[in-house]
Amino acid sequence: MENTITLKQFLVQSQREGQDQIDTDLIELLDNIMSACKKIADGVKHGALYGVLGSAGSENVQGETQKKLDVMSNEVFIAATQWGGQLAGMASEEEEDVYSIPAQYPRGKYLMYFDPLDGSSNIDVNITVGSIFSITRCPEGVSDPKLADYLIPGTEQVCAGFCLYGPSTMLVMTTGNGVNGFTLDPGTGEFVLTHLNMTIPEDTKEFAINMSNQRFWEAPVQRYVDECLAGKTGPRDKDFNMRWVASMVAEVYRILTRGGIFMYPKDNKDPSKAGKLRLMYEANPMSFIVEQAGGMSSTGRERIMEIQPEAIHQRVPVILGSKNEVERVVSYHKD
Ligand code: P6P
Repeated sequence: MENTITLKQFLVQSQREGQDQIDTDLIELLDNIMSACKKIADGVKHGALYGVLGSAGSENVQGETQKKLDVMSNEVFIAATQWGGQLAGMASEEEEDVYSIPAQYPRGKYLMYFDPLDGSSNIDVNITVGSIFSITRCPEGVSDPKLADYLIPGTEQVCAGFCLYGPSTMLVMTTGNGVNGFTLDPGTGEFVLTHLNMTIPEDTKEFAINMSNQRFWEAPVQRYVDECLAGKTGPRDKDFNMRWVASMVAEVYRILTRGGIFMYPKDNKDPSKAGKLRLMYEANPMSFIVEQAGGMSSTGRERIMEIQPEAIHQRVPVILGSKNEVERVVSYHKD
C-alpha cells in the first residue's frame, strides 16, 4: 500500500507533533505489546494446527475454565513486556495477584492491566477474540507497587487499546487524542495505519446484549430493550437490529465502525456480582476508547472511568457506545 505508515511511525510522529503524553518509554512498551499481539495472532490463526485449541484443564481466578490459548496468551504478554524497563508492574485477568517485575529487569513508570485473550470461549468455535490493554502511570515514588497502588480510576489512563484477531488482525488504540486503527500486514508483519480518527455515530439502530439474561435485568434495561424490540410500533418509532458475538472486542470494534450500543448490565442472576465484565482490564480501556471516539460509557448510574477501583478483578455493569443511546439508558435509570 502506497504512503502507509506503521504504528510505530505514527506514535513517533504524534510525539514530534507535541503529544507529550507519548514518551519514548510508552512507544517502546507499545512496541512490545505489538510483539505480544503478533505472537497471539499467529497462535489464533493456526488454531488446531498448533494444537492450541481446547481447555487447559485449569480455572482462572474468576473460576472460568482456562483455554490453552488463555494460558499461552498470558505468558506471551508477560514475556514480551516484563523485560523492557517501562513497567513497574502489571495486572492480568489470568493472574490472581498483581505481577511484580522480576528483580533481573529494570522497572519503569507504567502499570499495565490486560485481558490477554478476551472472548476465549469463542476460540474453539472459530469466532473473533481479542486482547485488551490499559496503561497508567505508577504512583509517584512507588518502585515496587502493591495492590493498592494499582487501584487507579480509568480517567488516569495514559493509553488503552485492543487487538482484534478477526478476519484481519487489527490493533485499535488511543493515547487521549482520538482513536486510530492499524491493520496487521501479514506480508511485512507490521501494523499499518488504516483507520484514522475513528468516530462513533451518535445514533444507532443496533443493540448488543445477551438476551438470555432478560428476566434478570433491572427495570431501566428491560424498558430500553423492550422499546428496541417494539421498533416502529413502539415509542422509538424505528426498527432495531440486534447482535451478540460474546466477544467484547468484536462488539466494540463494530460500534467504532458503524455505531451501536453494547450492554452487559447488572443482573440478579448472581446478586453478589455487580456485573460480568471487569473494570480494570475490560471496562476501563474500552471506555477510554469509546469516549475518545465520541461515544459514552456508563454503568447506567455513573461514568465508568470515574469509578474508584476497590479490587483488581472488580466487576461492573457496562453500557457503552453511541452517545444518544447510552444517554437514553442512563436517563431511564434516573426515572
Ligand atoms: P456471555 C467474554 O467472556 C466476555 O468477557 C466479553 O468479551 C463478552 O462480551 C461477554 O463476556 C460474553 O458473556 O455471558 O454472553 O458469554
